[in-house]
Amino acid sequence: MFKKVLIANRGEIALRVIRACRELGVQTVAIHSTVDAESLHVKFADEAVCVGPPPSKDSYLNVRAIMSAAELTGCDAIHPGYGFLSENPGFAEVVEKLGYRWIGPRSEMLRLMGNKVEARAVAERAGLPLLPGARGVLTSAEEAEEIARQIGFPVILKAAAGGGGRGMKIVRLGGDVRRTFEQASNEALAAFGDGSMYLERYVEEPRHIEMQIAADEHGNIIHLGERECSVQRRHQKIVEESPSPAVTPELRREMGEVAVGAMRSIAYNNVGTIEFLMDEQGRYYFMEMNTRIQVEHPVTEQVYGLDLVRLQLKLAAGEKMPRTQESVVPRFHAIECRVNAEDPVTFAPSPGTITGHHQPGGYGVRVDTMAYEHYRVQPYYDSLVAKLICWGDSREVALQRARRALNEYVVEGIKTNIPFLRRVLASPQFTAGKYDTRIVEQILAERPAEAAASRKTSGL
Ligand code: MV4
Repeated sequence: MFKKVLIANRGEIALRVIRACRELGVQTVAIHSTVDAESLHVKFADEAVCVGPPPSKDSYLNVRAIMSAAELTGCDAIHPGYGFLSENPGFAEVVEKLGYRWIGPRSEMLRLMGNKVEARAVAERAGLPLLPGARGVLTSAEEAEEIARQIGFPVILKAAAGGGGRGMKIVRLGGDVRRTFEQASNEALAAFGDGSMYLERYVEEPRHIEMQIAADEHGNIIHLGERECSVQRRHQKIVEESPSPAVTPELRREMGEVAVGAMRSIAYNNVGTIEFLMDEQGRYYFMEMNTRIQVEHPVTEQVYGLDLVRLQLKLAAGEKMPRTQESVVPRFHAIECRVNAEDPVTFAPSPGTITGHHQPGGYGVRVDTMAYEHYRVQPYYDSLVAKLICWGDSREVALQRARRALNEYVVEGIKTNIPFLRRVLASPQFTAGKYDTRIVEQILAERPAEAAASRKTSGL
């Protein structure tokens, strides 16, 4: 096992990693920007190094400063968390080349999956089901149009350098594929410095379902079932659950086998997530692969009784997979609510000082957060302040518990999306488990006045 790990992140995930390290007897080094000097991740780590001013590009994305901190403190490994540099192949390569262990997949995996055209080709060779579409990068507007005609409308144009919903355009029957291609390609070039595009059939009303994978460096690979992540707004997940109400044990076994087989064929290592789109018929298609620990990993942990960050550390240290596929069985149902510092009606960020704080607790409740009374939510970073994870023997119990826990939550001084989370969990769609990626729009369209009313009564 490692002696000392540098955590190249902040907030709840930095705490999450520090706690896993502490349990393993691993020393920790936090990095922080000037405004994060009083943060819990700084207090909880054995050592802390200030790596720059508040803007991320000068601190949490500052590779030179981070590597200096690692050298200065004598670390032997780096955990990147999620976001920031976690899927940056250049950073992972620097870490590897300078002789540190990267707590995640090899940099070559990050490079492979970071390019969405490359990832699609890899997925196809690895036997993952794909939507009909272009085989590689589109070379012209004419080619885009020809392929669209072949596969039929609607189609979606996606940027090779995009991902997570960035750089996508839908073209419906009668739409102008050529013009949309030119526009999308120019936008991708401006946004990512790479105008490469691909195209595939567009799935209406899909579910977002992702499989959790874990692989050691000795050829052992397991899956930890799926997470249902269809409750999203502008590609930001809001509520996640495991198992998915749309996945039967048989489908889980099949998707799991397909995913594990694919990871074996590319010699994947450490933890990862394969994202699928699922259509109304229950057919599933590869969408993207994430080569990091994810925000929503706790639902999988609570369902399978396995600490994924502890596992990441062990796998990166070269240890053998501690569990067999047969020994990992879904024992519970878990739901995660992301608590964001934002206006529950407009979703505008709401930074500021938390003046009052009470987090829920009790049976079957977990809160992963960096927040406390007097904590100042910074405007420079992501608005996530807490993850509320509730579980139970069944979906019904987990849902009752999540509603109960949300009602216990008090965050004063800033606005949070807690009132909106209550609406999601009270909606007939979520209650029935019958929802897709349109659920947030549907809820916002249904009773827009109620949000304003709840804002008044809650004092927000
Ligand atoms: C799609 C799609 C429909 N058909 N691809 C959005 C995030 C990015 N990973 C890909 N995304 C989508 N790709 C095809 N062929 C619909 C989406 C999509 C979506 C996917 C998952 C969750 C929420 C979404 C919201 C809008 C669009």
